[in-house]
Amino acid sequence: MTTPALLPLSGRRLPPLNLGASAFPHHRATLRLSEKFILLLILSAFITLCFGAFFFLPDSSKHKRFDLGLEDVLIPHVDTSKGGKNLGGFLIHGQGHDEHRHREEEERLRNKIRADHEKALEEAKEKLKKSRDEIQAEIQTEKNKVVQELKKKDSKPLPPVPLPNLIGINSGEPADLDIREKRNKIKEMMKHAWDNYRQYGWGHNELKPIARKGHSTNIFGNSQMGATIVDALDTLYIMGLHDEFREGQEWIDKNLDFSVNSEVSVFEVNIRFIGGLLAAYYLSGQEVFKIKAVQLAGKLLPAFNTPTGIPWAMVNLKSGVGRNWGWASAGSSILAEFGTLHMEFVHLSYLTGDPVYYNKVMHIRKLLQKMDRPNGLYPNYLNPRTGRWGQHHTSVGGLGDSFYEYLLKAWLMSDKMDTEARKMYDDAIEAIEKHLIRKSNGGLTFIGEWKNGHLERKMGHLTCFAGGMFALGADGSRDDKAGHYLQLGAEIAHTCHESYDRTTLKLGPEAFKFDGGVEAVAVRQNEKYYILRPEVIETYWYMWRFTHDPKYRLWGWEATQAIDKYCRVSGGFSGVKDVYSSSPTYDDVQQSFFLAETLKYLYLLFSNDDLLPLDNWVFNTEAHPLPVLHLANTTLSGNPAYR
Ligand code: DMJ
Repeated sequence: MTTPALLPLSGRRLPPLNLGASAFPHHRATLRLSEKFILLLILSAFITLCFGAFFFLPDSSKHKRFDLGLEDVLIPHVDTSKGGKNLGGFLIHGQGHDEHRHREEEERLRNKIRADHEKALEEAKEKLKKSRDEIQAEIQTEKNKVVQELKKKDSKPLPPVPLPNLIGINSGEPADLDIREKRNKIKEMMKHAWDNYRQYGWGHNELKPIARKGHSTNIFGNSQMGATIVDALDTLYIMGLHDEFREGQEWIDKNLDFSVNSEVSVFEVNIRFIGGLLAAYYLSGQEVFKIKAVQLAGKLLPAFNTPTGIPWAMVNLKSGVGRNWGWASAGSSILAEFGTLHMEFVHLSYLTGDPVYYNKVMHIRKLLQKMDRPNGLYPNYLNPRTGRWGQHHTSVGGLGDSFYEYLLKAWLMSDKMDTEARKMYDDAIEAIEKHLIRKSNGGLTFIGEWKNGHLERKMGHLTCFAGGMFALGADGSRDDKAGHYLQLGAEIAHTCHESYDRTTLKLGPEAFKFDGGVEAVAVRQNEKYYILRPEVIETYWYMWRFTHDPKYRLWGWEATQAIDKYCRVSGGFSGVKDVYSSSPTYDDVQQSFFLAETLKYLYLLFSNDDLLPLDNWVFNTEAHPLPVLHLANTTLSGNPAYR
């Protein structure tokens, strides 16, 4: 019979830990190593506890008897010169002989036993502090390790991987002098951001450009993983900043270590680190990036050990214990997080020949396909224990955005073979257009948020990426509506440009409304900030590639100038707290995505199209380019489109 231990990828739950006489009635003979280990640990703690307890008993007559008796029992000894009689390494003592020395020996032994006992108690207490979920996750992680080890032993050499066609890794230098100068200015901004991070934040995740020191947030856990280095690598490479690229490579080679007791966001680590490392590998051919990406991916796998196989939002890289964000509806995982793994995971399977990554993301897809969708919309929250939706909120901005993006990009990345993904994208976009996309009184097309049967007429800066997505998905759309989707992309680009243009700083707010006479303007104070986000510029770039309408370069240049004027400080670039204020205050964070995305999209906007052409490269949601894979002849099982 196949036990759950042999099904680590199925997401099945282990039986609850029960140490009573009737525990595991049919499975005693099939107990796995890790379970035996835990039982043994608890048993030995118990025995040590009983044994050690004697030494903590009050000074009773029983205790005294035992104490006295010790004088005549066997005490380990090797020296026979003092009149004792050696019996196989032990010495029998008569009363009055070397009494002092015996007492010392006895005391030493007793202290040792006490120390061992206390240590065992501490260990047992530590174990007991852990929740059942944590213990189960530890067991599952151990089991996975054993299975992986066994697999390694069994596995035959991997078949050689046909290398993807790496077209368009060139300078993309524009002939036009004015465009070249603008591009050079963007490169100079990248250098300013990098040099300051290099000087003041090196090895930290991000930079505080005003305090001039390292910065981090909980998405990266509590260790210095050099997020900015990994995120910036491919931008450095594309811009021809090769010395800086080599510095980054050296740091990664020597310092980037994933065996740290740190709880990180699975989604963020995937899009920034795995995406960044894979892109750096494909662009430069340096093996170290591939190796690090695969090592890190292995550390994320325990996050999938949930009853449904929908991963936790966070995972501890060392223990493999996962959990969800406290703020998420009813303990749910987030659609945009567990739905934004596909591109990187398919590449990992492709590069390693190990289907484990591919199977994880296909399992998520299959599960989503089976679920009912209210009005055809995907809610943002899904509970990984029950497999049920949380609150019925749908968004093309935060919490939902890149799930839709990755459906489209899964299709593009598969050389348009993954038609299942394309169908899911088309269905989702049709429902979004029907329920979420509206025109304001002033004629601006916007994408609202669906909350429990009600449309909130508010759009986030994050949602602005959708203009580019619609344009990218136009070709190949259902019923040949390419023109319609390109037009929709252009309308979203226009609305998002308006959200910039209606501010004092000409930088876009975090969220803007279309309600009560307000059009594309932030109303609440806590939505007026700009944190160097890329989405609006990302859409300008896609629209430029598909239309070559000069207004997109014009808008991109406006944004470049505004960033340089209002976000640049001597120690790097900072977000600003209020884009409607003429004297803005800084948030003092140089986000890693500023180097990964914002500056890269700007640079590409002023480069020739033959630099990373969109027929051959698909950009992940952190703007890391991954090549299109021609998978028709390879064996990633599970999806008919790949056979
Ligand atoms: C980036 O990390 C990614 O683009 C992600 O998909 C959403 N937002 C940030 C930048 O705004």
